Amino acid sequence: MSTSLQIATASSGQPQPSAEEVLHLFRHMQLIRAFEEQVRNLYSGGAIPGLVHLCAGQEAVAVGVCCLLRADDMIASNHRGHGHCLAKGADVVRLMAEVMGRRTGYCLGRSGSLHIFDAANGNLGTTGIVGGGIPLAAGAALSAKRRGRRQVAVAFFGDGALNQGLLFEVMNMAAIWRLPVLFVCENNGFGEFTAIEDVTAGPDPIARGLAFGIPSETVDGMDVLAVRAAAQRALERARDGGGPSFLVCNTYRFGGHHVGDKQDYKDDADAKAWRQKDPIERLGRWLQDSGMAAITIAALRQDIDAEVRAAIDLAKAAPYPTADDLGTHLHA
Ligand SMILES: Cc1ncc(C[n+]2csc(CCOP(=O)(O)OP(=O)(O)O)c2C)c(N)n1
Repeated sequence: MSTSLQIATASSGQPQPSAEEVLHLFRHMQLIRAFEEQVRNLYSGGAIPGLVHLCAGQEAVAVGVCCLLRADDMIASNHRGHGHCLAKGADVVRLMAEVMGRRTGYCLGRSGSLHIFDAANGNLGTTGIVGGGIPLAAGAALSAKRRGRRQVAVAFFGDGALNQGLLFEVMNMAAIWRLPVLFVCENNGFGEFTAIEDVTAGPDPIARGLAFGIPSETVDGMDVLAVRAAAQRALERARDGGGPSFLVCNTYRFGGHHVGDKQDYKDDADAKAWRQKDPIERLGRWLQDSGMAAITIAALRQDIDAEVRAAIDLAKAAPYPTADDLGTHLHA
């Protein structure tokens, strides 16, 4: 299996991430994976209500983009948003508490994973509405542009949103007004249980951005360094007043649409081939080839697992919201 991630071959002229930054990328992807593995266990054991949508396999997109964002930059996420939240700096303890419906969570435990809002970290929220975060990011980009502090906003969405009229309206406005917004499509090949080719017309998803004159790129979404490099180009352009960009990151969700989905619509050979591209294993091999001892990587993983388990213990000890909390954060 090749470990030739883009850092080894990049010739873009952009500064390459330092060893410390690469380790940061690995740590964050591993944190997302560990967090969601525990969420899967908790859900299967009945400790989490509703549906949960995991992003295992897609971590490189969230981390490759968010590692370049400032605290005051903004993101808008979707229903598969734990990774976006953690990559943008969410506190593991508060995020786990929210997913487990506890009062110590980001939204007092009233939202679960579908409507997490984390203003302090510039996270405008996860949402159950397909494409719903796209106009929020553009609005944030408009306000950022007016403030003139070189802030940017990022909209993360799945390939299902490629066919939402909302995307085209927002892309048009963002291009006309040269808004500092980055549209990031996590193309995992499926919308719920339907393959992208059965519902999505056109030769290539990036054509949707190109139609509006928006610089658009297709990226290997299983290669965190490739995502980072493409995001860097786009974010620098946005901060310099060059307007929006569109990245289509080709990736794969290792699990189902939600936990419990039987996934009988997936092709086994295809799923296996994507597993071979696991972004975390790939970067782990790259780190080892670069001289990091396997034992150091294993220790890092253990520390992360312990951090997530501690967050679960704290959430379990925390109270559920009460009826008195119903009006909190409601404004009329
Ligand atoms: C506006 C809207 N239409 C339909 C749905 C039902 N729905 C929920 S998730 C989903 C598929 C989304 O697929 P995609 O955007 O590719 O994201 P992925 O789940 O693959 O990450 C659909 C159709 C919805 N929640 N909102």
